[in-house]
Amino acid sequence: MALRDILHFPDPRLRLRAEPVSEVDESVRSLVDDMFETMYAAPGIGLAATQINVQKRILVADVSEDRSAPYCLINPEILRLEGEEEMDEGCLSVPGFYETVRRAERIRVRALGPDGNPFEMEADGLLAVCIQHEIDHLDGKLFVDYISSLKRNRIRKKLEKQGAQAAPSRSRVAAPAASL
Ligand code: QAP
Ligand code: CO
Repeated sequence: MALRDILHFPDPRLRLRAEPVSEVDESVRSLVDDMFETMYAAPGIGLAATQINVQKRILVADVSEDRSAPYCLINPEILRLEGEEEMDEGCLSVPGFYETVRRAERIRVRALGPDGNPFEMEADGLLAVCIQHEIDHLDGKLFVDYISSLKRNRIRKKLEKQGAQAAPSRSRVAAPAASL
């Protein structure tokens, strides 16, 4: 098990379309373990492989309070969307920002489980929203795509500023010490 780094908006790798998993083998199960570990550590309620820079159609979710309802969906397909609902959404790839998004209220999904066996499930409320949000990631889509470009650009600029500070700060501190 290992914690993986999470990509942050506007990283262009979040725009890649994930490829279907052709075989659910040990390497896929190991990836799924890492995804659960990374999601729970964040902490978050959902994570798509795209967010950890793996272009495979895999998502994990657990919207319970006590981490008692883990879901792993491989090659998820939405079979039915019903109703409408507005919910405040966040995203581990857009840290610190929350916006209201309208999505279907209930869904029926088909997927493969981590055992490789196909299953179908229905979801409503937060789980339904979370699964739709994570499937969007697998298609290179983010919740900020549903808000105004004004708001999205504001979020982009703030996160770009944070990213520009966070990454090079170590080398900025380390470089003078090394050159002494
Ligand atoms: C997707 O998102 C979701 O900004 C999962 O600073 C979220 O787990 C679907 C998180 C809400 C439906 C409703 C976000 C953690 C976690 C942050 C997450 C943050 C720390 C987001
Ligand atoms: Co997200």
